[in-house]
Amino acid sequence: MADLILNRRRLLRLGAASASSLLVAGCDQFDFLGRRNDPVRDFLERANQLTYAAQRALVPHEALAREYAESEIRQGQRPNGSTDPRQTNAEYAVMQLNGFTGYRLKITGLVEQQKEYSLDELRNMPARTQITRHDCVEGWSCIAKWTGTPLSLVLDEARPKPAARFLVYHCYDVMGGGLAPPEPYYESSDLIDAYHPQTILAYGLNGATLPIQNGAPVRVRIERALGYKQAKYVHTIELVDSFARFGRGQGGYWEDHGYDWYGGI
Ligand SMILES: Nc1nc2c(c(=O)[nH]1)N[C@H]1C(S)=C(S)[C@@H](COP(=O)(O)O)O[C@H]1N2
Ligand SMILES: [Mo]
Repeated sequence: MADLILNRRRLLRLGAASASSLLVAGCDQFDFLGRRNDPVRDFLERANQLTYAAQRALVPHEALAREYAESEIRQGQRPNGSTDPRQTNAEYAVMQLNGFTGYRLKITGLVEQQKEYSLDELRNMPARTQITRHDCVEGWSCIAKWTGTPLSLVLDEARPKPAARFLVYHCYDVMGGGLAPPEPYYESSDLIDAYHPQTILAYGLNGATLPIQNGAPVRVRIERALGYKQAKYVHTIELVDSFARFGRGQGGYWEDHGYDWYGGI
């Protein structure tokens, strides 16, 4: 098993390395990752499916990510990617000015009961706190303490329909800029990761309110996955049978740009 996981890590690195060297070669070539039926893209996609199947077969569904001691928190959580949606989203800016009192997390799509939660409602539900390590594909890690509502509790209230296979996490921020058209950040997971005991809707970081730079008011923690799966600034969780209709169809902003969908570690 260690071997297989090592191999998938190598594959992932290979995927990331080829994506970034192509990026240097020119955006025209990077773009092929958004196209279907490209041989390189197909190869990466097959590798992704293989590693997803292998990990789902080999790693027990409830296996916990390692948790750490307070003494192992050495620094604040390093902000990465979007760090301030106020720059691009007026609705977010106004909400933040009002202390996020107007925030509502919406649970939509293939559920028996659509739900909306204010920040206070989420905070009043049973909470889970965990100290875990965040691994970014850019090559850095941070140990931090996250507090939030287990996603399973929210899902129990919304009751996913039998057809639901994935959760799509919609975020307030947009990526791109410069010549690239803006694309909303989004992510997705399967139901196994959504119901995992360490998957939380985090509103607290290292004993304080989650700061804007790390995803306020609510960000997802899926502890067995890489950094880009940890969606910040989440406003809607949509249950779907397929994520093909979102973005470029690969299940997330970074997946649309060539990263592995499962992103397991
Ligand atoms: N909405 C949103 N979520 C996001 C990102 C982002 O840019 N926007 N960046 C991702 C990446 S690549 C990483 S490593 C982590 C960074 O989280 P942090 O800023 O709390 O360290 O958030 C992930 N989730
Ligand atoms: Mo990342």
